[in-house]
Amino acid sequence: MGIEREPDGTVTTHDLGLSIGALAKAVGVAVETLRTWERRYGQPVPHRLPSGHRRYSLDTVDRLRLVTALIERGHKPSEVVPLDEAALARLAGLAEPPPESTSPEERWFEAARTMDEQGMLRRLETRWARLDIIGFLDGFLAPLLIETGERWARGELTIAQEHFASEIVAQFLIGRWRPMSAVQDGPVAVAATPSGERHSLGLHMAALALAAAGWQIRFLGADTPDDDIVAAADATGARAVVLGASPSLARAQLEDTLSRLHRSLGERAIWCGGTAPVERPGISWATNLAELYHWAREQAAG
Ligand code: B12
Repeated sequence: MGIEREPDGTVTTHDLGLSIGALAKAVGVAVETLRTWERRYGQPVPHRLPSGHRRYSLDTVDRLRLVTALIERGHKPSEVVPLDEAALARLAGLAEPPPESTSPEERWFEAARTMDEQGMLRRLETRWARLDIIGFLDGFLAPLLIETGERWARGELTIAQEHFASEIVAQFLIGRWRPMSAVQDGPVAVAATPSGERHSLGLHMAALALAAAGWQIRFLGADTPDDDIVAAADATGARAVVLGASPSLARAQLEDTLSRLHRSLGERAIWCGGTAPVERPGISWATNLAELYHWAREQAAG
């Protein structure tokens, strides 16, 4: 930047600013692109030196960096080059959201009531970004789902709203654990719920804890017969089988399933999770995901 000083030390302002070459370099675009944008969209606006050379303010760099980021995200130059900085920041999602007075949980339920899909995803994203994995799963998401059940039982949420919320949570969790699992070469875990058990969100949470600990997940999902769980563990060379069981699954059936899996799965670790534990030899039961996560990390490292 050409800052010139008079012999007495004062700065002459006529030469302040960036040349077009310096601006192009700072923003990472070609000089010719900047000239084209100015010709087509009237931006960026330089001031001219007496020599006719362009000079740009430093603010222009920040503005054009937003422009190029948005173009990389798929916007056309004609949509973004003419915008001022505030409009660009809004488009880039950098603008501060308006202050909200209610708790994150209440905002989640409000979004569930109005079936505001984006609003619900945003609440999850925000918590996900701020909490560690166990804080998110055990501390935030599980209580939120339990409260969902209570509100449904009190008639404050309809079945449709509860189903809608559960689907959003499932999609969110899958969107986190599947890409992690796909790029890993750690031990394999098969994940399933036993026959008759349709509650699968705890299992998705377990899958996320495992994937975050470096494991690969083979997700069979809800309502899987015992023999098929065993066959999948054999076929994938799984080191562990993880199961989810809610209190609605009949205890006698669950005990039977766990005994059969223990007999058939040999040395493989078997974890079962849920709020109503059943004791069976060879089964590690967890009522939270912290335990599974810490065990899984040790296993993946060893
Ligand atoms: C969403 C939901 C459903 C959805 C499930 C959708 C899905 N894709 O999962 C649907 C609509 C299918 C459903 C159906 C039913 N549901 Co329902 N459901 C719920 C609800 C609201 C949330 C469940 C949930 O995901 N909780 C979140 C989990 C993750 O919480 P959590 O178990 O506390 O999880 C922690 C630990 O248990 C552990 N953990 C959990 N899983 C695992 C796994 C592993 C490997 C490990 C290590 C740890 C672990 O870590 C977690 C985090 O800390 C609950 C309410 C509640 N209180 O949970 C009712 C609830 C479980 N359902 C209930 C009932 C009765 C039913 C139905 C019988 C209703 C009906 N009449 O049709 C059916 C049964 C369907 C079936 N055959 O399985 C009752 C069960 C009560 C009981 N004692 O029997 C509850 C408690 C609601 C209530 N208050 O009455 N349900």
